Amino acid sequence: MAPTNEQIAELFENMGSLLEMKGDTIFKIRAYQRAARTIEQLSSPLSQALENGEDLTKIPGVGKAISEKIAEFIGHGQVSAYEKLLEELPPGVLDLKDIPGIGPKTAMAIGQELGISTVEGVAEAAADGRLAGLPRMGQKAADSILRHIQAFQAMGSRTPIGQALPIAEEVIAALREQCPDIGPMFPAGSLRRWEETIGDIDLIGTAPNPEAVGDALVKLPMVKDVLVHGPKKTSVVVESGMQIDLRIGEPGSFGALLQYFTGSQQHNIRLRDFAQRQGLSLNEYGITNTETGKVEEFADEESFYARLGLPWMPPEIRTGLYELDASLEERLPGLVGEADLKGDLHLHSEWSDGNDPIELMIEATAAQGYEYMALTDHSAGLGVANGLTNERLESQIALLRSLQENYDIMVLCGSECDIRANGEMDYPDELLAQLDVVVASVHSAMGQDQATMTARMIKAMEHPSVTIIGHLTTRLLGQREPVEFDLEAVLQAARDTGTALEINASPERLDLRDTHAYRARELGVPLAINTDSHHHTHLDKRRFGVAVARRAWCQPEDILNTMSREDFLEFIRMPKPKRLEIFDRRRNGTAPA
Ligand code: DGT
Ligand code: CA
Ligand code: CA
Ligand code: ZN
Repeated sequence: MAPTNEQIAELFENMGSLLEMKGDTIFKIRAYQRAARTIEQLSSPLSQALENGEDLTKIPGVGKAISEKIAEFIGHGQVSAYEKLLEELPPGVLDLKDIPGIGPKTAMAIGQELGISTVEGVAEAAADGRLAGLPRMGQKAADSILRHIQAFQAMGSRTPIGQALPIAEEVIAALREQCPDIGPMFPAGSLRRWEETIGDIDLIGTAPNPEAVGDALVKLPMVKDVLVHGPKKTSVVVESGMQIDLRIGEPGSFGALLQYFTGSQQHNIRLRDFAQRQGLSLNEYGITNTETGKVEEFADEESFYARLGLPWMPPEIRTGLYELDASLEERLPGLVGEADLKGDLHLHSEWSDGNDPIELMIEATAAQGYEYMALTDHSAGLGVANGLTNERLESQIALLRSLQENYDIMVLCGSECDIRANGEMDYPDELLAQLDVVVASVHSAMGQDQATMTARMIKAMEHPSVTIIGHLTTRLLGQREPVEFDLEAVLQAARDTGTALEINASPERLDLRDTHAYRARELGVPLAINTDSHHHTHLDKRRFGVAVARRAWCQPEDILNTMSREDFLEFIRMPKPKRLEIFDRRRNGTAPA
């Protein structure tokens, strides 16, 4: 199989690090790092772009040399320049530089001077004093590295956003309780951009007495280690192992501070280039006129961007890829928000593997302010998840129809029906035809090869009763890899058959992921943001799904369940490919790009 964009990005990230270890020019190192970050964010596979004969140098950050290496990697499965670098350097150095607090240069010194090639080896050397003996190291730096390693091992690199965001919210609430006079305070960095995994939490705020806030942070009960406690910045590690960086700034320059630490780094780099051409330079304190040296301060982000002649850009799209051009061409999208959702189409009750009675799920969904919902318990499938037999599904349909009169919210009869290994549905056609909404999902035979899985998914989408494909790739963040399938073929089939794809908002899944949803939107595939709630308290997880949609540049009309009840009912009652007319009508009658 051709290397994925992620694998290509990793290769270039490693190239940059190896060159840095060798002491190559900063220009070359940055070029590789920039290419890596760009490629990671692309929505369609490079292997396919290459096959279509597209000019890869049109991608920002990809020049001739890098595009040749991409072609070599895709064509031969390896890149000779990279293999050569690996041979030249001590083994294991690439793993060492991933330890927080150890850069490529230090990793190189550890490999060469101490002959160490593992993280555990570094921890040992830090503990017995050998690390401190290295040039430019010292006991303090070695101790700090040891603490970093311990934190790193405890958390295993990045944290899924579903865990990180509640931690940030809890810490902000605790700080506000300790220091009630704190002004605005936000998570910045990857958290504010709603990345699916979070390296560390960056909190940015203002307060009349900044030092009191730092003092409060280090004393919070959930803090187990203090890395930095200074006047400008305080860094701590909380019980879960996550690092939190806190910075308190002046209210008058808060806009620049928040903008800088929201990133992404790539967005900031592109913005800085853009500003430079106007004779301006950017930093976390404001905007400086490079000629006069005069610094302007900005209380909010809007005025910061306005000074550069730009509109405010939602953090979710600050990837440094497309948002600057779109701003200049005045085609920034009005992104979908939580308030736009009018229904949830994937909900479980205690009838299958959900926790709560149907009535509780209906009440909780109605409390979200929704106009409609679909109850979608599992099919009997492999006998797991307490799936419903044909008979139980029939009695559930009857029950739901009779319950309707008690509620204003429209309760649609649905199922999360297994897609069997051969692409057939787990219920007979006549039964499926009685349902209002069918979410079809893969829950078994996930190891199928790419061609088989692709055919299986397409067969499911061709079924006239299948409304939505649930959690398309079946991945679980940090636990289960996505299934292998031909993304482009599947997205195209979704459009051709008039089948919607789910953005499963459950933060363990986030499936479709942002880049896949971005491509689906481009192809005009209806997207449904569903929580897949198994408990009545899970409904507010929709915010994670909305964030994925926003990172995919979705406007309300790209999302199926922002439709009014009337429009949605018209949509599901229309035979399948034709129902796209209703979807397209909302998108201003414009055909997809
Ligand atoms: P993470 O923590 O790995 O999930 O990702 P971020 O984006 O939160 O990165 P982090 O915590 O290292 O830094 C927060 C933001 O601060 C980042 O998005 C942009 C800004 N920033 C940090 N270091 C630099 C830098 O060297 N140059 C520029 N331009 N911006 C930086
Ligand atoms: Ca961060
Ligand atoms: Ca940080
Ligand atoms: Zn489900």
